[in-house]
Amino acid sequence: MNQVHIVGRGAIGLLLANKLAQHTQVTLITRDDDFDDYHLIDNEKSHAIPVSQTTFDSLRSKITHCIVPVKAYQLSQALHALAPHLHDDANIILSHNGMSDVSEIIQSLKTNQALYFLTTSMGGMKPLANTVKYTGAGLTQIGACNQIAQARLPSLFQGLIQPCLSQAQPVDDINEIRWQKLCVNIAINPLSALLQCKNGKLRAPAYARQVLSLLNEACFVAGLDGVELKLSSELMRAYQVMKLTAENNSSMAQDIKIGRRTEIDAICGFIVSRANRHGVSVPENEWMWQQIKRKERA
Ligand code: KPL
Repeated sequence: MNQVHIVGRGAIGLLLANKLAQHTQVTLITRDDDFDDYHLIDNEKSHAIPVSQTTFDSLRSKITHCIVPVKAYQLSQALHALAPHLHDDANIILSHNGMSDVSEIIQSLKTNQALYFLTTSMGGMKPLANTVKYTGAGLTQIGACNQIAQARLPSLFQGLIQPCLSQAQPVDDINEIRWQKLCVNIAINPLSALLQCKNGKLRAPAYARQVLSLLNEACFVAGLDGVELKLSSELMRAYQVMKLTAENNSSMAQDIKIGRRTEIDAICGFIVSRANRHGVSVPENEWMWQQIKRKERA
C-alpha cells in the first residue's frame, strides 16, 4: 500500500497519520496550507509527523486510499469535495463519533469503490492546530460497509492497518460495533461536557442514574433497529472506558470548552430521531441533547 490520503487535520486523523506513516506515504488534504509541519506529543516528547500536505484544489492524481476522519456533520461536505478525486477502485474509510447514514453514501459510489468504517478508542487532543497529543492507546476496529469492501477487507487490513496499528482488528459486523461505540459516547461525552470534567469523574455514584437511563434508552432503540445490545454489557464497556480514559477530557468536553460545534446530533440526537421513527420516547437522551444544544448556542 504505497499512498494514503487523510482528509483534514483533526486529532484522530493526525494520530492515524503518525501510525500509518511508519509504512506508507501519507498526505493530508486540508482546506488551506497554513502549516509546514505537524507534530505529535507522546509522554512529553514531541516529534514531527512525516506527512505531506495538499488541498482539494491542488490534487492532481486520483486517490486510491482515503481516510475521512471528519465529524459526522462535516461528512457530506467532505465527501462531495472528495468524490471527483477518487479512483474508480478507491478504498474510502470513514471514522467519526456517533451515527451517520452510510446508505446514501454507498449509493453515490461507483461500482468498484469500497466503503469501510473505522472506530478507535486511541486518545488524542490538540493543544495546537498542527499538533496532537497522544493521550492513550486503544482498540481500533474496521469493517466493511458495502459488498466490494467486504471482499477487499482482508487485503486492506493486512496491507495498510495491521503493519502500523498493533491494537487493530477487522470486524464482520461494523454496524454493531458502531452501536457499541455510540453507547460509550452517549454515556461519557455529553455528561462530561456539561460538567466540564475528566472522563474518570463520571464513575462516581452521583452520575450512575443518568448513565443507566441514557444507556437503557439507547439499548432499547438499538433493539427496535434490529441490533441486540445487552444493557449490562454496554454499562460495563462504558465504565471500562471511563476508567481507561480517566484522565482525558472527552472530545465533546473539549468542543464545548472552546466554543466549537459538538457531535451531539449524531449521538443523543440520533437516538431521539430513531425513537421518534419508532414512536417511542427517550426522555434522558432528549434532555441531554437539548442541554448540549443550549450550551453550543451559548
Ligand atoms: O470517544 C471518546 C471521545 O472523547 O469522543 C471517548 C471514548 C469518550 C474518549 O474520551
